[in-house]
Amino acid sequence: MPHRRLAALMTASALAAGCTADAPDPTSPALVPLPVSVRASEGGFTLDAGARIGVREAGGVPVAEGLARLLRRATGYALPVVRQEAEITLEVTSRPPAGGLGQEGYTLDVTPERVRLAAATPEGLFRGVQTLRQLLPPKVESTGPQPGPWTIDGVRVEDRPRFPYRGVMLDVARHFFTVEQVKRYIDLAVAYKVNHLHLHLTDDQGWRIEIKSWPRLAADGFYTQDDYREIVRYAAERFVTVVPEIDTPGHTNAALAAYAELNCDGRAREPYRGREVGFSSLCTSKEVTYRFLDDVVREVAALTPGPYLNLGGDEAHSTDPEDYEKFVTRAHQIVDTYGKRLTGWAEMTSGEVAQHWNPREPDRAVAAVARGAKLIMSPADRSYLDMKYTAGTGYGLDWAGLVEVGDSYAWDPATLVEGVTEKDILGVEAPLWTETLETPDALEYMAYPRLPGIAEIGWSPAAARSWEDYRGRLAAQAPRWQAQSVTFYRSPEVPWH
Ligand code: TNX
Repeated sequence: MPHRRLAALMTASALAAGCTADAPDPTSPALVPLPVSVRASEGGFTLDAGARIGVREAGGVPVAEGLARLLRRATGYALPVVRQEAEITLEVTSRPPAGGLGQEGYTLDVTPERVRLAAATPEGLFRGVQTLRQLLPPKVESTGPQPGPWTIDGVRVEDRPRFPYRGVMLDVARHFFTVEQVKRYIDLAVAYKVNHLHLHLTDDQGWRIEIKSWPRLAADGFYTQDDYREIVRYAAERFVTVVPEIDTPGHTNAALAAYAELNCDGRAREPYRGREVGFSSLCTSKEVTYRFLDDVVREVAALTPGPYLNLGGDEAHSTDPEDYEKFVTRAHQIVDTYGKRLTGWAEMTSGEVAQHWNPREPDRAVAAVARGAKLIMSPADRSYLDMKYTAGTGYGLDWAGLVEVGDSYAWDPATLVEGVTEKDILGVEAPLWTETLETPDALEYMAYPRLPGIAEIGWSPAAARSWEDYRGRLAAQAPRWQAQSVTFYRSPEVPWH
C-alpha cells in the first residue's frame, strides 16, 4: 500500500495508468467505491437557493439535468441548468488530468466558491455525479424537500475504474419483476458506479421476454418487447449496458413446455415451479432447435444496443457433452450473424467472455482464458447475492456457503483463481438468483449491503482496499438507504451509526 505522501508525489501519468492509489485517510469522506485519490482541502462549499448547474458541452446536458432533478427533489431549489460556468460546473474535456482518465474517469473539485466536475465523456461525468451525491448530506437522497444547509467539505477527487465491467445480474425468470422494480434496482446500483445489468430472462420456470416469432414462449409475467426497450433505454440513460441472457441448452423447461417440437421426443414438458436445476435440454440434434435459436437471437439482438448476448450454457447436465460442443459452436455462429459478442457462464466452451461462478470449478475459468476469452468474476461464495448471510437469514440458498458482508468484500478477482491474472479479467458481477425471492424488499435485503462491496472490488484500486476501512464507509451508506426506504440487512459486522 503506497504511503500517502509518496502517493502524493506520484505523477498524473501513473494515475492515468491506474497503478497508484492513496492509502485511505480516516478523515476522508465515506465514499463507496473508494476513489483512486481523495485529498481534503480548505473550507467547504454550500449549495444555496440561487445556485445553477453549468455545462457548456451539449453532451453533458443530460447528465446535468439528471443531477438537477436529483438535487431539486431534496433541496426544493430551482437549480436551472445553464450553458456557462456556474456554481456547479460539469465539463466534458479532453485536457488532462480529467481528459486522461479514460471513458469513466473524472476529477471533482470542491472549493468554497464552486464545485467543478470534469471528465472525458458524459459517462465519466455521470460516474462523478455519484461521488458528488455521496459528498452531500444523506438527506440529499430524500424524495421530498429537506431543510439545509447543503454543505460539502473541500476536496479534490481523481478517479477511474480498475475494470471496465462492473455488473449486477437479476434473475427475472424464477420470479418475475416488473419494469418499475427493475428500474429501482438500476437506480440503487448506479450509485455505486455499476455499469452493466445482466438480465437472466429465461429458465426452467419461465420465459420472460416476448419473442414475436415464437409467441407462446412468454406466457405469464414477461416483458413485452416495448417493456424491454424501456428497460434498455432507462439503463442507457444511466450509462448502464443491458446484457440479455437466454439460457441454453439447459435451463430451458419453459421453452420445452411451450413448444413440443423443441423436445427430442416431440412431447411438450409440464410447466415447472420447483428449484431443481440440470434436468432440461433443448434437442441439439433437431434443425428446428437452430431455427428457434436464430429467431430468438435475431429478435433479442435487434432490441439490444449493447455488444453482448449471453446464451447461458451452465449446468447442462442433461445434454450429452459432444452434443453440447456442437450446439455451442452453432449458437456462437448465430450470435455472430446478428452482430453480437457471445457471452456465457464458465461451462460455455466458446464465446468472448466467460463468467466464473462455481468455486468448485476454477479450471473452467482457466480453460476459458486459455482459449482467449476474458473473464467476469462472480464466485458464488463471494458475490452471489442469493446466498444467505447467516443460517438465520430468512431468504436465500446456501449451496455455496453462508456469505456475510465481510466474506463478500474481502477477496480480489486477480488472486482468486490460480492461473487467472488481472489482464484476463473484464470485471466483476453480483448475481441475484430468485428461486427464494419474490418481492422487491427481498431483493434489496439480499443485495444491500453486499452489492456495493462487489461494485467497489470492480472499481477501486486493489492496494487501497481493506475490510477495516470499508466497513466504516459502508456504515455511512445506511442513512442514504433509509432516505430511499431501502430494505437492508443490518449485519453485525458493520459499525452502523
Ligand atoms: C447456480 S450460477 C445456477 C443457477 C441457480 C443458482 C442459485 C449458475 C450459472 N447456475 O441456476 O439459480 O446457482 O444460487
